[in-house]
Amino acid sequence: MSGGIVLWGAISLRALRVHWALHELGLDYEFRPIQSRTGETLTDEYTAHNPKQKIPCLQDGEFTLTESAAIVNYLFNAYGGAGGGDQELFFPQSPEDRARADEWSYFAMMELDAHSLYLIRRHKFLPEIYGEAPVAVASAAEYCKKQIDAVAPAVAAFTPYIFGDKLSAADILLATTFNFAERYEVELPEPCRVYRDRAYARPAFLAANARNEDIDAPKGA
Ligand SMILES: N[C@@H](CCC(=O)N[C@@H](CS)C(=O)NCC(=O)O)C(=O)O
Repeated sequence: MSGGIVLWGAISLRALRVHWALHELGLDYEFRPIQSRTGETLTDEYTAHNPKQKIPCLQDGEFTLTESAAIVNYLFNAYGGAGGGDQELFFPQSPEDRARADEWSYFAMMELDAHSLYLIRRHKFLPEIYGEAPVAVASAAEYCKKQIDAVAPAVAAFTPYIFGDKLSAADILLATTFNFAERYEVELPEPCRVYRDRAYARPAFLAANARNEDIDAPKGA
């Protein structure tokens, strides 16, 4: 392919992050609704794009990128901000704002998503693939709850997003990861629930969520 944006990945929290960024930025894209664990990520064609055989994967012309956080940040950096940006979105510019965005993004992706939630997902909800590990699951859930509780006062001070009334890429990562936690039975403190609910009520989120779930969309060439 030589032009345009293509997003591979449906019915996936991590693909949803990318759908959401694309909708917030008002970008048109081709959607390849492949799902994990259906065999669709194992084809030669897809493996050539993402040897990790996971979703999501983004193609932008000749540029191919995996990792949901990297893709969301790439889209915001490539298509927002530079020209003044969308009034509804925030693009960190100062070293302090960029560092703050990194702090929330790494927290969401590392402390919550990778360290605890994906462990719960694999060993509690997909035991037939990854095996049962009840002690590790209980410990991960406790760890996740402790981390979320620790940031709840800071989330309560958001106005209402990390950088005020405009949504940033870091908000997309944080809100989706809070939702991931709740889905895997980690109770959200009130401020985190309110923050997630507000972000999830945005028209761009609702449109992105519908597209992420549209598995009947053509799978493309
Ligand atoms: N760190 C990656 C994780 C990607 C990932 O694990 N995706 C899941 C779907 S949400 C997947 O493709 N799982 C299939 C598998 O593990 O085989 C990201 O954030 O993009």
